[in-house]
Amino acid sequence: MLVFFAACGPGQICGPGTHDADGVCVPDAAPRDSGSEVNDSDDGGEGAFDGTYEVCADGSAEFSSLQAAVDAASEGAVLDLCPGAYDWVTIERTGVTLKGYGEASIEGKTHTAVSVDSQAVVLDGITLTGHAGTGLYLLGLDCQYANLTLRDVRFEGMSGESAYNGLVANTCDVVVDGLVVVDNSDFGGLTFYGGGSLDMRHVVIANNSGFRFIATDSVDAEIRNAIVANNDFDDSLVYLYIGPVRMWNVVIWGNTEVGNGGWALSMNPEIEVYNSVIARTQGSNGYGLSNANAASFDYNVVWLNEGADGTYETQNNLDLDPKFVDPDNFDFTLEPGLSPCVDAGNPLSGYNDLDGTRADIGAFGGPDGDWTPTL
Ligand SMILES: [Ca+2]
Repeated sequence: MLVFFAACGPGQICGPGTHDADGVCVPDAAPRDSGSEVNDSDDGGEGAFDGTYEVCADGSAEFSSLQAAVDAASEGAVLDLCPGAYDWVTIERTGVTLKGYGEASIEGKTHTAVSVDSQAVVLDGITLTGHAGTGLYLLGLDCQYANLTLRDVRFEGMSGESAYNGLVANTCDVVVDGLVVVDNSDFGGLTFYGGGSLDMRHVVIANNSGFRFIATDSVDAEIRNAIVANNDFDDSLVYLYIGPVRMWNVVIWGNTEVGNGGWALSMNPEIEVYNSVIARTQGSNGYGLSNANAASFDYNVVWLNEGADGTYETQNNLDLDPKFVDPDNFDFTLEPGLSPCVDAGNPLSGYNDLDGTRADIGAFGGPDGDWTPTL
């Protein structure tokens, strides 16, 4: 890594540091960190320089253009993004991490905000926003045949035409830990298809219009500890189609069907859903679930969906108010002593809560139940 510094001269890349009078790069003592709670998932500091490039939209670092920094990055590089808004970027470098500090956002404008093709890419603490789908096929994030990791990523304030999408992953291996999708309009949603895998937890999808989540074409998906609330949708909101897909501890609550009829949750064979809540779907044609050909659906709450709850085998499912503390204010924790969801989840030990007890139904049960949703 020191070889990198030795080659660094005036006007050249200098990582998180500055050039001295002789043009030799002097690295900063520690990675820059705004201390923001919002977009910061600092792992405690990387220690010695590990191939970090600094990008600041205001011109105060080596790079102001995110695309230029990505194109210059060596394999395994980390690009630290100062707070600010950056233009759309295409990533054709492998092992690249984009790490945002403070409010770092990438705006698609007239392009897909982030395109990842056949590479391994990490987005950490980044907001994707602002594409306007004026007749073009535009996405927030387009993943093609790549390995993609999203940590503490937000999709916010996107608008487009309803056929377009926030995220499309075609034959990608995707890991998500911390994703907030809020306040997007005519959005499309999240689409995973063409095989590959999805390992997703700690997700909030709220207050979007035209939203759909779809996993299809044999995507090997595990989805848990998520809240999908207060979105408008048509047809199917969460569509798990051609698995294997396993979903548990997910709350689907208060979404409104605005088209000709649809389901908050649609399932086909090879789908397993446990410890989840499908409730308060709004609209006279807004149904709770479509459970075609008997997916494995058990230990869930299906309650008060306006059109109808939908057909499912009773088994250990409950048709009861889950007794969340304050769902109108996005508090989906369980009311102690009142909620029927406590210890009512799948009794297999792999689903147990962190305290070792049988799984609770809802977004905070199970081994990944320790998280704090934010809007
Ligand atoms: Ca429990």
